[in-house]
Amino acid sequence: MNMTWRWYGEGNDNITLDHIRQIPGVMGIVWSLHDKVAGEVWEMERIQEVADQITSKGFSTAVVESVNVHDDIKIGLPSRDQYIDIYIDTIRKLAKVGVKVICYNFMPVFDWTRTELYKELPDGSNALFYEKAAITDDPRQMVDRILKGAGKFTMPGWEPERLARLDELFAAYADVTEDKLFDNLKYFLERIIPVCEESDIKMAIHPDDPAWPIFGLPRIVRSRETIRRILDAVSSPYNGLTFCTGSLGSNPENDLPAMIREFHDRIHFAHIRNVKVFENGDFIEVSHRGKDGSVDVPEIVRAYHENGYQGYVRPDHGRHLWGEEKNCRPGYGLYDRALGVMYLLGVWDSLSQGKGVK
Ligand SMILES: [Mn+2]
Repeated sequence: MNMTWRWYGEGNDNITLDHIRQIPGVMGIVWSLHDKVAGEVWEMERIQEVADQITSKGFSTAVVESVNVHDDIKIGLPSRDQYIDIYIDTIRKLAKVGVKVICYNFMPVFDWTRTELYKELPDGSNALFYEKAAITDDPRQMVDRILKGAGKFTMPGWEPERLARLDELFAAYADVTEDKLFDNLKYFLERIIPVCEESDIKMAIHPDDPAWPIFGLPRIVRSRETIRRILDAVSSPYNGLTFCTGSLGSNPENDLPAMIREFHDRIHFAHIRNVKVFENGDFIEVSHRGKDGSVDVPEIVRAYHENGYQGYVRPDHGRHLWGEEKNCRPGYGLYDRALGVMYLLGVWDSLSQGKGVK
C-alpha cells in the first residue's frame, strides 16, 4: 500500500509538510486547490505551485481530493457540457504534474453529513458524530450547526456561499430521482473517462456519507449493488472507486472486507477509518483500532494485502486529541491520523513478514 496524507495547503492547514515528513511511511500528499468552487477553471500556475511545494519535501503528488463536480452536471442541466469541458481541462493539467488519481463525489447538495463536530468520547477526546434523531426535516438547521462548529476553518462541500442558496439548490434537485442522478453520473463518466485513459488518471468516486439518502435527496454510492452498477456503467479501469470504510461502514449491512475482495482492482484510493455504530443507527468516529469500533480494520487491511494492493491509502478522519480541537479542522487533526497511519502500517507489515509484499 502507498500511504498518503490529506493536506489542505500552505496557509490553509496548521499541519505543515515538515510535520507530515516525520510520520513514518507517508509517501504522498493528497491535495487540491481548496479555494476553487465546483466548475471553476484551475490555472496551470496554481497547480504547478502546489505540486512544487509537495515535491520539494520529497512527497508524491499522485492523488487529488477533490475536483468537485458542479451541481449542473449532477442535476443534468444543458449547461453541464460547459462544466464537463472545464473538468476535462483540469484532468489534462493535473496529468502534467504527475497526478494519477482524482477522488470525487456525486452527492447532491451536501458532502458528508454529521450532527456534531466535537462529540466527547469516554476517553475525553472528541470526534464527529451523527445522531439520526437530530436530522430534522429542515436541512438549514444542520447547515447552521456545521458551519458554526467549523468556525474559521473551511470544509470541502460546506462552502457558506453555496449553502446560502440552499432553497434554490433543493428546488433544482426536486426532479432528480436516484435513476436520474445515476444517468447523469453515467453521462459525465462517458465524457471524461476517454480523457482519463489518454492522461493516465484514474477517477475514484467516493461513497456517500452516511450511506443512505438524507433530506429526500438521492444517494447512489452506498452499497455493493449501487457500486457494482456504477463500475459496470463504464467498464474501463479508469472508472474506479475511493473505498471509504467510514462512509460505507455507517451502514452495518455493508460487508466491507467482502466488498474489497470483489472490487479491489477498481479501488484506486482507500480511505481507512473506524466508526462505532450504535443500535439506534447513530454513529461516532473512533480510533483506527478495530476493537474500538464497528469496522474490523485488521480484516480490511488483510483484504487489501491478500490482493497485493499497490494503490493509495490514507487514514481518513481522526478524533481530536490532547486539546487540538481548539485549532484544527474538524476530523483533520494531527495526532489521531498519525496514530492511524502507524496502526495501518503495523497491520500491513505484520501480514508482510517474510512475504516480501511492500
Ligand atoms: Mn472518506
